[in-house]
Amino acid sequence: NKNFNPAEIEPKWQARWEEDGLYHSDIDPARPKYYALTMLPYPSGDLHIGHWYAMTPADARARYMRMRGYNVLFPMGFDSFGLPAENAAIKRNIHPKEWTYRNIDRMRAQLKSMGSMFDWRREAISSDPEYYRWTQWFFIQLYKNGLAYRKKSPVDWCPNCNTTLAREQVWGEDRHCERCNTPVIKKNLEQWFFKTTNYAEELLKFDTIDWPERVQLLQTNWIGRSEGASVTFKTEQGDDLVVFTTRPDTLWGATFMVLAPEHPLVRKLTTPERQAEVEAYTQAALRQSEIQREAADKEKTGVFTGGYAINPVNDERIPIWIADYVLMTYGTGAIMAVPAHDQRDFDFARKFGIEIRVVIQPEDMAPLKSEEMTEAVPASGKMINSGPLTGTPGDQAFEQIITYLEAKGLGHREVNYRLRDWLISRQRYWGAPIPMVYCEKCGVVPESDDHLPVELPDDVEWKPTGESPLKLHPTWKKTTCPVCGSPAERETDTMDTFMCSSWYHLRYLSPWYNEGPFDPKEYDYWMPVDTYTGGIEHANMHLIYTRFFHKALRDMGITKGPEPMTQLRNQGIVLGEDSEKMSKSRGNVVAPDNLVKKYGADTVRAYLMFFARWELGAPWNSSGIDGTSRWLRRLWSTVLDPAGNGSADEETLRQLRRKVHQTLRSVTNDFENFQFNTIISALMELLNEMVKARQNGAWGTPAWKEAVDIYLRMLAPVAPHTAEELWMLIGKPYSIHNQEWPKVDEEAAAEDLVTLVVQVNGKLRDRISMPVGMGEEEAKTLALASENVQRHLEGKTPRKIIVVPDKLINIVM
Ligand code: ANZ
Ligand code: ZN
Repeated sequence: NKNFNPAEIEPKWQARWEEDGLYHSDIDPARPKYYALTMLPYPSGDLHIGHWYAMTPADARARYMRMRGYNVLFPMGFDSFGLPAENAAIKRNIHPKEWTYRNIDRMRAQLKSMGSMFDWRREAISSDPEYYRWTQWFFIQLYKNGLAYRKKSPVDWCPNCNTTLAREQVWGEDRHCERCNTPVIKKNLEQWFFKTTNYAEELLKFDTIDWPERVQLLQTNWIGRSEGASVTFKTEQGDDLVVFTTRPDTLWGATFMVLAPEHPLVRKLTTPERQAEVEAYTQAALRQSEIQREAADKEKTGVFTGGYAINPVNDERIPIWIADYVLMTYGTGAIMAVPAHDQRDFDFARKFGIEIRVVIQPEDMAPLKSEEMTEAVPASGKMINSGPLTGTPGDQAFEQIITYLEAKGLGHREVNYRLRDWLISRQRYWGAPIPMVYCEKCGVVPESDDHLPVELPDDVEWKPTGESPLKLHPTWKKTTCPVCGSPAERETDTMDTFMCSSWYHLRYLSPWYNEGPFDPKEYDYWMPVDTYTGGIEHANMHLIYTRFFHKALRDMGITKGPEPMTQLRNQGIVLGEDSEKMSKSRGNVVAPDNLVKKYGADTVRAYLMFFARWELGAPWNSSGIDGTSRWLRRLWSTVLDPAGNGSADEETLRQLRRKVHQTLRSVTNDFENFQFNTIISALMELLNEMVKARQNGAWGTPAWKEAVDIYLRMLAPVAPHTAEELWMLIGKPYSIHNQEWPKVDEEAAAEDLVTLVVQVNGKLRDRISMPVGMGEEEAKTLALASENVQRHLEGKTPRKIIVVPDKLINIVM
């Protein structure tokens, strides 16, 4: 027989499958659909082992679903706008477009070498004008529906990348840029935002989707819902000073107020003699990060403005301070400070000698005395020193004070979210231009649909100036107003690339379609995505944005249903062999291309499924892959090399069938549950049994043929080329990938049962039936669980348990 030669068979089958359009997925109302989506790569250069680790098990599962009779859509594309292309342009003097599309060609070829079932007719590339035409169209829909707005706001700015960054692109204590590690600074710019906050409440609901608990928790915390009240204080100058508080029940204990240094009322409130100090403090605060400012253990600092406010519930005059621990970006940027019951306020009051007044007495604590307190008491409790509400018990305080405030017109119930609106603007070239036009007469107007896409010019200059290259282009921004036709200017910012990836799953449905972002017929058949797989690092970014996007479009009648992706599963990370993150600088990068060359794609696929629990990931272990390679070679010869004369006895064949169907049961189960590593180990184990059966003369018998048939079908999703080749070589019709997933023969899979005698101190106490060959420990457990045995044990621990396998268990007291 011929040798197992992946280098020969893999390209051969890939070409054949492509030629035959084997994996084309088309609408077929007769079959149930299954949309399997895996996160699309950024075309950074080479496909790395992490891509393979994410994608090949996803591919195997999509193939499995296909064999289960589903019409499976498994598309692929490229998230191809973004910073690295532009940085390459500056560094290497190559146009971002050229760099990007060169990488795409390279990575597409690498993706094809996986032997995955991607339907390449449905490829979508977000930097194609036919794609970003619709990204722009979506922007305009959001704008027309009041979900896109422009606002001058301080933004995080990376002085090295020369661009604004979203909150989630800023990392660490020192607040560095996600991409280049440079500490970010603040800059005030006119920016476009999407009102993600409109959907905060709905985004907290996960009841219609099967997403990992961890992702739900991350998103819930990110959205950060707080229930409380908004209360309006008045400054002595007569301005409203609104605060958000989660503890309106402590209102009588407010002994000062604190504004964020950036708060708009600070200037007006500050008395002339305090001005210099306030100004200096504000400047210092602006240089700090929110994380630094929020740190609980930080020494409290602040400055008195000289101004006062009136507490609306008791008309008390209280001083107004500024302090960096109050953030302008949360609530209203102003707080009522209640030192007795809030630790930060307590620290602040102690440091600056401000009164601490107890207004809550927790029911289970000795009466609180402010002079003796060493820390704030945040627990809820009976309201005291609280005017008409004094005496209100803790469990009613919150509701009662809100009723009181609302009745008096002093405040109302309010829910606050940590979630911010989505900052869309990027001062960069390589992105979808924001399709808005500034007209002197008409103001800000969207470009008309028939002028989309607003295309990027090719001739731009690369100057790292901090301005968008589009702004510096001599003619590009000059246009005419789509409303009145007078000369006008284009917006020169481009969109955050998360905008492109918020809807790529829709473009896959019909990338050829040009009457809309997607063909509604395709949408109605394929959506929602049934299984989405990808990294958990996207939990607070992409995975929130795409849900927001879907919901916003749903409310415009463009999409349907509550959620875009029904099921989500996250893979872990492949670390370097040294357990460190793989990176070029550490020199620990594993290159899949080399592995494919050495072992073949099927071995790499199988090994990646085998070497770690998929959702956990693990450090790469290069010694293990040889074992996987040996397994496939052994399978090859076991299937193909004739042996014996079919003289196996009945018991051998029965055991073979049992093992085959038991394996099928567990492999089926594991595919359902994304447990890829045990699929491979079960297949390895079954092969061992087959080798034994073959030695005992099973080769060529009907049971043997069945074993091979089922084995190859189970192998097909994992090692598609090897399975296809063997399938052909044993004379079966092309293609194995059009075969059905086999069904478990429960009778064949069932274990033989034996009846075991159970004795206590040598006396028969029970008979229990259990599978032949059951392990000693399991047998003991079953015996001890017997009611009659328990009765005779009288609650005592046995001294010894003697097991005669498949016959008898004697429990000695
Ligand atoms: C008075 C009070 C008394 C408060 C008390 C707490 C305990 P979460 O749970 O995060 O929503 N706060 C409000 N806006 C703030 C801002 N911009 N910067 C810093 N702190 C701010 O926290 C809400 C609480 O954090 C609010 O309730 C407010 O302090 C403070 F015994 O008001 B509280
Ligand atoms: Zn106009």
